[in-house]
Amino acid sequence: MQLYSFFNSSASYRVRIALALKGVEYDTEGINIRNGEQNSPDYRHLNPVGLVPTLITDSGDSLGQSLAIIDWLDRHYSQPRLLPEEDRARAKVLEIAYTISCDIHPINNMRVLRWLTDELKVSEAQKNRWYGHWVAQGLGAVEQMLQHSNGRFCVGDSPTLADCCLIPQWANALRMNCDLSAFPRCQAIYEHCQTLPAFRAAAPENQVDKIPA
Ligand SMILES: N[C@@H](CCC(=O)N[C@@H](CS)C(=O)NCC(=O)O)C(=O)O
Repeated sequence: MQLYSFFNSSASYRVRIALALKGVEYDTEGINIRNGEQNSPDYRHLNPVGLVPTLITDSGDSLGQSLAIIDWLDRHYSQPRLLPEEDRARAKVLEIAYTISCDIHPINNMRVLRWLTDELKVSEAQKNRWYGHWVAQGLGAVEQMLQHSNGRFCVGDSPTLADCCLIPQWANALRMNCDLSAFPRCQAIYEHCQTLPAFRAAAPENQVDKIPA
C-alpha cells in the first residue's frame, strides 16, 4: 500500500497512527502541501478534494478522508480494533473523533489560514488568535467528554480512532503555541501515547518526507 502524506499534516498523522497500531506495511509518497503539490492534476485525480492523506490499497483503490481510510483499515485489519463493536463505546469514540475532525480541524486547516492572511489580509497575530480560539473551544468540549473516562486512552484502556484524532490535534496545538493548560485529561492521554512505539513511529518528526519549517 502507498500513503500519500505530508509529515506535518494531522489528518495524515491520524492514518499513520492507525497503520502503525495495526502493523500494516506501506510506502510513503510525500506530498508537499506547503508548495501546493496537493493541487496538481495528478494528485487531484487520486483525491478530488486536493487534501492529504490518500491511501492506495493493494488492489489499487484510491481512498481519501482520514476517517474513511481508518474505517476501511479497521474492516480489513481488525486488530487492534479502533472502532469498538460495543454501541456506547463506539458512539463515544465517534463523538470525540468527529469533534476534532469536523469541528476543530477544518476551520484551522492550512488553506483556511492562508485564505485569512492572503485574501482577507488578516495579520499573523489575528490568524494565531483565530487558531487558538477554535482549538480552545474544541478541546474544551473534548476535555468535558473525557471527564467520566479514567482509562489511559480516550475511551477505555486501548487505543481507538478517538486517540488517532486527539494526538495529532494536540501536537498541532503545541506547534502553534496554544495554551493547553485547561485540558489535563487530554494532556495525560497525549503523554501516555507518546510512550508507545506506534504513536512515536507515526509522529511528524519521524517521517521520511520531513522538511524544515
Ligand atoms: N477531512 C480531511 C481533511 C484533510 C486535510 O485537511 N488535510 C490537510 C493537511 S492536515 C491538507 O491537505 N491541507 C492542504 C491545504 O490546506 O491546501 C481528512 O480527514 O482527510
